[in-house]
Amino acid sequence: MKRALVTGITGQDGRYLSQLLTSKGYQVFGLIHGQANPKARLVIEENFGVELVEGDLRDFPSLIATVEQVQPDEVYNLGAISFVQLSFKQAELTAEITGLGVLRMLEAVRIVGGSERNPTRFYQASSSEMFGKVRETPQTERTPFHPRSPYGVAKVFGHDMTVNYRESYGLHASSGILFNHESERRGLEFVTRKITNSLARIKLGLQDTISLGNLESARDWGYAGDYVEAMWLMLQQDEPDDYVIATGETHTIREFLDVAFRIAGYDGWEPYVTHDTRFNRPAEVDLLLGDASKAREKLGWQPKVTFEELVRRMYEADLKEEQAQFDTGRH
Ligand code: F7E
Repeated sequence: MKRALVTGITGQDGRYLSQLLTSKGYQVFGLIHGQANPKARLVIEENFGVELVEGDLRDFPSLIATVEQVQPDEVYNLGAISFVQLSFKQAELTAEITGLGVLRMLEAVRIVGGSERNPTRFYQASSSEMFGKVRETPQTERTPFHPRSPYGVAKVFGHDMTVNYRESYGLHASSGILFNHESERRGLEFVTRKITNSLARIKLGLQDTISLGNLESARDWGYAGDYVEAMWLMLQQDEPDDYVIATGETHTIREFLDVAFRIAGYDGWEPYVTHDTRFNRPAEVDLLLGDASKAREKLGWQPKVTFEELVRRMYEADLKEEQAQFDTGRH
């Protein structure tokens, strides 16, 4: 039985990845930080066969102890402060966890990770936010980075460290440059889920409007369930490498609103959307569009869920959930 250690197990991707790895017969261990972490309960309730291990990406000795205890074949480093807007307010903490956390995890894997014959493989969750003020469109593995937020800067550090550990120590360390990926498990702070959840509440008469920031930015949005497969595929290759994971389609927030409101049976969204400058960012990433040709050719990976299906899926899940809460009288 293969053993996998996943940091960021309570996040959207951690949950999909645990499900995928368990279905493939892995024993999955999830790193959980903090005392009485409320999200830990969620992972246990979902019961993807995950065993929780206490540790923190800020605490190097705990990572050494975790790798020693778990003896993983594969480490998936998904743990991070991942909300770009928050990273502007807590830049140092973001650098600490999203940036330095990668170095600590790499070092723990280098020092105690597996035997010479079976060394631990490492996956780093890199991000399209590293491209930021993009130098070319579409973006590929060769596009230079120009991050626009403390989050993006920290991810560049983690990415470069992963490449450096691969080149310096021969670690089987791969980095997935994942473009935005969403699902019904996405946090409510991200724009897609904020829209589908608010829309469901508007539909049920529980809310009047949605307050949003910049509607002009464009993102290459895929489905998280498809993207975790790419992570796994990267670690099954003989050679470690970096891969862009994207759909090759980009849409503005306006277009997301168009599709979501149409699916919900509205003629237009304008009467329901207000602008709030608090959701604007000090520096914005205007347009992301990924070229995942390398992943398609080398990993045989391609996205399955289309943009329209993604929006529908998220809206319908939110409608069901909000309706169920409404019916049980919690509103
Ligand atoms: O923003 C605009 C906002 O927060 C998308 C993370 O997973 O993907 C994600 O980062 C766009 C931005 O995601 C609101 O200004 C407008 O242009 O959903 P988001 P993100 O910043 O693209 C990358 C790949 C990651 O790696 C990150 O971890 O939407 N926007 N109005 C808004 N965004 C939010 N959150 N809320 C608004 O009200």
